[in-house]
Amino acid sequence: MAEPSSDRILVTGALGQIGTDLVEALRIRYGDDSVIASDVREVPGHSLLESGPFRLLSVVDGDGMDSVVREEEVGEIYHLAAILSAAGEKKPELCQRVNVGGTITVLEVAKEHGLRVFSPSSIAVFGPDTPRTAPQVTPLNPTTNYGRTKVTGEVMALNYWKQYGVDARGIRYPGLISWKSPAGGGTTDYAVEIFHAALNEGHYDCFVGSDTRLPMMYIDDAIRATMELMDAPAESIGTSRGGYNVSGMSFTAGELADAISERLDGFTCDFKPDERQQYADSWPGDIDDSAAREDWDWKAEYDLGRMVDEMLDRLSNQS
Ligand code: NAD
Ligand code: AKB
Repeated sequence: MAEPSSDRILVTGALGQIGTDLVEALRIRYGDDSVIASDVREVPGHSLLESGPFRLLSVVDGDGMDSVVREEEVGEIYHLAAILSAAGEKKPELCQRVNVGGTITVLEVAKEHGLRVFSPSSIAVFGPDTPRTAPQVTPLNPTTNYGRTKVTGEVMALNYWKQYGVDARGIRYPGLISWKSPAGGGTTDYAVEIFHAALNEGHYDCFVGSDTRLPMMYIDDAIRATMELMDAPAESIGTSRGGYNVSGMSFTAGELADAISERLDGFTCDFKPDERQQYADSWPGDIDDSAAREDWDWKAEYDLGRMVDEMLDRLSNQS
């Protein structure tokens, strides 16, 4: 395997929910020119298009990715491009092609050029047989197309490390809550949408029931977890490398609505479950993250109250 040609970083799916925050954090740390944002689409006016290099790139285009890696002298890929759970149930073939095919593209290019890879997994790898607090090691029997692609992604990351020495690492992100970018077609999107609706309309129709409990995380914790995992020395990363459990907070949709009502006079929320309820019901309510704590000292900083305060404050002051 070749040595990485440089330390420049390529981020796939960069204009989505996580990429919007992660590219900014990476550019602050490594310099604007060192972080190449890429996506299959351009979003006019997106801040990342102004702040540093951007390449239009589909992750299913292996030759295109190889060219970008060579031309831009990339040493590390943060692979965020994916089709999320709700969108993946509507378009299962696309979900398989982008999530599995795209991860193969990234791992193959990494093998060829000696790159390090961050490739996130999800709590969607769990299924109805998972204990309500999901252990790190447990049978993975997801019922969604998306969840199955994430299990495959974890297995591939582990195999490329074992067979080819590719340093690929991942996190099973919980539902992520952020204010800079909308959530992108997932089941946990309600935990982001509710803030926009609360501030703009004073009311939200929530698409899961009030007693639906899921693991969630504020974006600042998620970005810090990502960077801490990638900073950790290789020898401290164990066999959970394809998808470390990380715990942030756990709350029901009703508890989230109550926390917003306590801070926003007159806010109301109705619960009108749709097809996304069954995806949520197939996932655990909480996460055991002892492996991440032991291997790379993970610890979340945001609980429900702090996250709600921050979201309302940030969105109220957004220009
Ligand atoms: P998102 O949907 O907001 O963004 C994904 C981006 O990928 C989009 O900008 C989209 O244009 C791009 N994309 C789609 N097809 C592509 C292709 N063929 N080539 C290149 N780009 C393509 O997703 P996100 O929330 O930012 O998620 C990023 C990663 O984190 C995904 O792997 C997702 O499974 C994982 N994850 C996210 C969450 C969450 O709550 N946001 C939770 C668990 C795991
Ligand atoms: C989704 O709901 O699909 C994502 C995830 C938990 O992976 N937010």
